[in-house]
Amino acid sequence: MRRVLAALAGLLAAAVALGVAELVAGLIGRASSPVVAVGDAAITLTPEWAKDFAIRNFGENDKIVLVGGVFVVIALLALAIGLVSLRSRLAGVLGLVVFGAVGVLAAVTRPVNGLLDGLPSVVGPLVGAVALLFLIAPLVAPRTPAPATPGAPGAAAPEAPRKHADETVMEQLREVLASGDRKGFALDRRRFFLTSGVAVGAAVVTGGGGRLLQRRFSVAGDRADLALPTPSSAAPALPAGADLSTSTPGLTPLFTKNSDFYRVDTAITVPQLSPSSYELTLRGMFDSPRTYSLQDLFERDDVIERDITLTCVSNEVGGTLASTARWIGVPLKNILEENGIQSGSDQLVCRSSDGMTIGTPTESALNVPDAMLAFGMNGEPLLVEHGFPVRMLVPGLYGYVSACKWLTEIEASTYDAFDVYWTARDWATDAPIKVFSRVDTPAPLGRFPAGRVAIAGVAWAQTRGIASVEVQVDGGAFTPAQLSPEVNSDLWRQWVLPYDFAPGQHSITVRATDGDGTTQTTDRARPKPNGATGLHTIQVITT
Ligand SMILES: Nc1nc2c(c(=O)[nH]1)N[C@H]1C(S)=C(S)[C@@H](COP(=O)(O)O)O[C@H]1N2
Ligand SMILES: [Mo]
Repeated sequence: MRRVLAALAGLLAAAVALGVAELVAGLIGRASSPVVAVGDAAITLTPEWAKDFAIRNFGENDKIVLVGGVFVVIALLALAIGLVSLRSRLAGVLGLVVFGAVGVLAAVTRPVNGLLDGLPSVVGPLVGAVALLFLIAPLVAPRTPAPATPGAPGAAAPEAPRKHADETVMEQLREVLASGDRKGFALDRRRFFLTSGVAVGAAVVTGGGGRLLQRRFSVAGDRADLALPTPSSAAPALPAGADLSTSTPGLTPLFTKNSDFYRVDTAITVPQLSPSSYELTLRGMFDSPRTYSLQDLFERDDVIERDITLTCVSNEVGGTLASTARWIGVPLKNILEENGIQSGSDQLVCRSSDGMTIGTPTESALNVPDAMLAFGMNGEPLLVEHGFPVRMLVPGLYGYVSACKWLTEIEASTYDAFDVYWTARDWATDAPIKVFSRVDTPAPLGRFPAGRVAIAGVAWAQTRGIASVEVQVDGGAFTPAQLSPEVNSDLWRQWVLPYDFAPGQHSITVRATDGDGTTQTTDRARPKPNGATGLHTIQVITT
């Protein structure tokens, strides 16, 4: 029993430590929270195979799983600290100190953090240590002697009853620190549970209060107040019947709702950049580099609006890491040229406020039509998760080499001079999007009545466009599908093929050909290093 309670004491002490740390983080900034900092550090230190595994198995929940993992590790260590404290309180306190040290180390080494960000990991464990001592004390209270039989020989004189009520906190603390680890302690359950109650309360109040305080760093309000400029070059009108999903249930809509837009990044806490103090700095190989405020960008007369599909290199065959939006922004070429970009630069090192570096080929930034610094997404400012207030977009390149979110700096540089985040992790330095197609409906492994059913999905090959999509059922001939009208070559196209299914089991395979005449290869390749290949095949059963 004593051991169970001791383990619980460790857990509660850790909860108090984390709660207090969140409270301090509420005063300093979200990225100083030890859980966030440790999770962030874990992302940076995680080997690529594990990261691939996480993206593959947890997809966009990878960060939830990661933070959950951090909590599980903390909980296990806390249980151990509690148990150890039963034998040596000093060891227990030292355990918490180590805990804090890891937090401090993680917090101060984050690229955008400073020394102050270590504070939550100092204060939290300190208060946690005090909580631990108070929680362990009732488990090792000096034994009150059994009432002596009056007059019996050798009976000890009864000790004065202990009066917890009027003991001051300092007295208790001194007592707790002073008491050695002698055998034969009593278990003061009542006092333990009272202290536990206080600890739970403290953890909830400080943790909850901290999270509330951290909300003041949110820029959701500023974002809502922001009015986007009217583009001088609006997106061309959509052709009639542009979106086939209105008549084909289960088909991906032509434009993705902002809230459904796929998300891939390494940020555990989404960077919160205030639009009023936002600055985009240009540096490196420019003749006259300058800095732009958001206002500077909004007030320009070259604001464009374009429909572009964005894709992730980590997308597997059949995967859903691609989405489409109508973007508003400023042509990247104009910004680069008005600052006198030098011809020797072959890589733009794009930096985000959270220290991410994305390397974009200077060539593409200058020459791909509609490459832009985007600030609008489907008629709204960018969602905070998608890079508010400014991100980069270069049609035809996977997001990890073109789409830096929370963009604060563009350094004109070279591939020789600098290895960005993903290239340092062995992804290709330059990665044009491969032609790709996916079956959306019927659902894989679905069962439905035999007869005529629409097979449908999407296909993309940004900058080259999709020329044709063909569908093969049960190993037969590839049959051309109907395509949605081409909006532009940077947008995916929906495809539909009505098919008469006989009862039984069927396999459906799709392949696309891009505007250059390249057809998807049947060779299966993993996403690493420059994008998956292979045809999407699904199985269905008709009855
Ligand atoms: N700052 C920052 N920008 C980033 C990333 C990131 O981790 N951090 N991930 C990139 C990757 S891999 C992709 S695919 C796109 C995804 O953009 P989205 O989340 O808006 O869909 O953002 C890119 N920009
Ligand atoms: Mo990506």
